[in-house]
Amino acid sequence: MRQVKYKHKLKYLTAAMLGMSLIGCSDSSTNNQQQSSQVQKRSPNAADAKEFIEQAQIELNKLSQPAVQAAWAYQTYINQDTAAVSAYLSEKWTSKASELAKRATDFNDVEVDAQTRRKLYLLRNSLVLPAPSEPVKSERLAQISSELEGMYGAGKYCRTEQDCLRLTDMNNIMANSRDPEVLLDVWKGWREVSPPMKALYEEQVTLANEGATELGFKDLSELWRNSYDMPADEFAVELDRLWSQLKPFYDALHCHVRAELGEQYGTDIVPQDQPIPAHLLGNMWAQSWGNIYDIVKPEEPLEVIDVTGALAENGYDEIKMVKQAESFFSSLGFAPLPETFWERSLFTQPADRDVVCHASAWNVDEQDDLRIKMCIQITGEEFSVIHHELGHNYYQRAYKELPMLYRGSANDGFHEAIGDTIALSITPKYLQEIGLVDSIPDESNDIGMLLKLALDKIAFIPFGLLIDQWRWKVFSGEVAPENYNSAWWELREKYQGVMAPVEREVDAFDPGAKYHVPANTPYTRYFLAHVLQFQFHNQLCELAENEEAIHRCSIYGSEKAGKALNDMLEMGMSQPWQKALASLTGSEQMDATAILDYFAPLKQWLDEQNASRQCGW
Ligand code: X8Z
Ligand code: ZN
Repeated sequence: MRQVKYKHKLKYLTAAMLGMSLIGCSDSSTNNQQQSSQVQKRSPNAADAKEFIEQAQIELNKLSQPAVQAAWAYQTYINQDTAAVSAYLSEKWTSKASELAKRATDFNDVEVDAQTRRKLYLLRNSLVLPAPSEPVKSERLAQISSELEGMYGAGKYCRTEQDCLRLTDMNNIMANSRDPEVLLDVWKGWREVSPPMKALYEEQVTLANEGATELGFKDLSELWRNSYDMPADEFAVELDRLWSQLKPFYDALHCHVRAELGEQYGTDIVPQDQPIPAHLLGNMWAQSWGNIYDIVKPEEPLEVIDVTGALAENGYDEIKMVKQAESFFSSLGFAPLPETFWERSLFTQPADRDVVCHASAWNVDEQDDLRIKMCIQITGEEFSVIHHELGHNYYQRAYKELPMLYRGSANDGFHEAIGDTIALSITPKYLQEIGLVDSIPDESNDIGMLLKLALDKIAFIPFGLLIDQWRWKVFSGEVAPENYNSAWWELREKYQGVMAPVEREVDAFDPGAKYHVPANTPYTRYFLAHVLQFQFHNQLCELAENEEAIHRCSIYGSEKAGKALNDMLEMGMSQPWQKALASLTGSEQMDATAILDYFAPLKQWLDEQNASRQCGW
């Protein structure tokens, strides 16, 4: 086990951070009126806008690094002091960024060059939780945010005073236990962490909504949907379009899985005309189901590689897993990770303190101080997550030379899609090439492999959609605090066909038991990523001159594919995402055809299995 050191910076999504002081522009409209009676104030012009952006970026740079460093310290060592310092520095940054975002609107009617216009747009949309201008409120918002993240990170379920489980332990039980009572106990146990979050969350929503309205948005929901180079409401329609492409496939998978779970646990536990109870799907949140492959696999014996077993047999530890993932990127022509990555990352869960185990990738100085923070388990699932995280790091490094406001992914789904795209290339052929397995199962086994992957990728899709459907309703006030939990389960049932396994208590706040809610990380990005990664994979496989079925394609070793990928990464946010997408794939549209085509043979198989079943819920 490796001792981890820490000492630097922030999360991958830093393009959204600014700070800055300003020049030139007026502070507020009331000031304007006072001043206009004394000095005739000239209206801002294009040169003012450019100067404003330049200064903004300088200020942002100044404030963001200490905030990121403190956030790293906090998340890798949760205690009252790191919480306080992190909240303090994050508030400094957020309040400045909010102020600048507001000032950006002073240039709405000024004719400026395209680059300046884009930077003004990015500046205005950059915050996930904009702060109200009143300092007391801004400070409170920062405190709440830090506290919620800490509550999640330090969360435990104690069956007795001596017998406490951490989330990592509980995740392992959810993946491996086949005892419905144990699963239910752990499922309920983890959800005891979140009722105390509810009042704080409610307060956070009120404060951030105030910040959003100060920026000229209806509410925080509109701000969150406004960062996709199209009007906020059109983006919601885009999501509906993609979901309608994917729903028939999801329904077929759901039907098969429910039937097999009924066989495993009995139809009194898994009624065949209702949503699936959420504790039986091999994952704490029922978000990806690959861990129950053994329950739902085809009857005929198919050979499907067990990556978890192969890692164990070959003596892989956490570091070796990361090194192996790095070497995939190297084979595409990416430069190795810096020495500091190995010195400063957190790879294993420390025994002596609380940390935020949820995996993340950081670029602490926005240059070369790349790190991941992850409590790695030695499993195939986590091997993929490592590739996911490194995808963030390579993206961060690719756009580091761009002006600060362009340092980010084309849209947030792109950031989430890169490492996953690479992980799609962890095929049997690749595993054989790196010596993890001896032989490759022939094509007659492919349905097994496709089913295993679909349990992760297709099953995830409605989950990826519904988290923000819930949040948007919460932010807009459509869902009031007394309905937070019931609205959550309505969406879980509607989109996923998954239900709470037991009646929820009145104070339950189940959304809080999912990391991204207390951590305030938008979630639609993962839905988009699940669509995009298959579009990317298609194109990269073509460049790699793949001649096999697309699910057997690995781009390992293709510098040509690597170069095309890197070219897109280097664009950062400098252009609308549609242009970045087209630069790689030739198309400006996100489109689920690629993922549907990838799994097409499985759809046929599922339809055969379901022929005499009553599907739906
Ligand atoms: O949060 C993550 C990554 C870090 S950005 C590990 N993911 C989502 C989740 O765990 O809920 C990746 C897939 C979905
Ligand atoms: Zn990610």
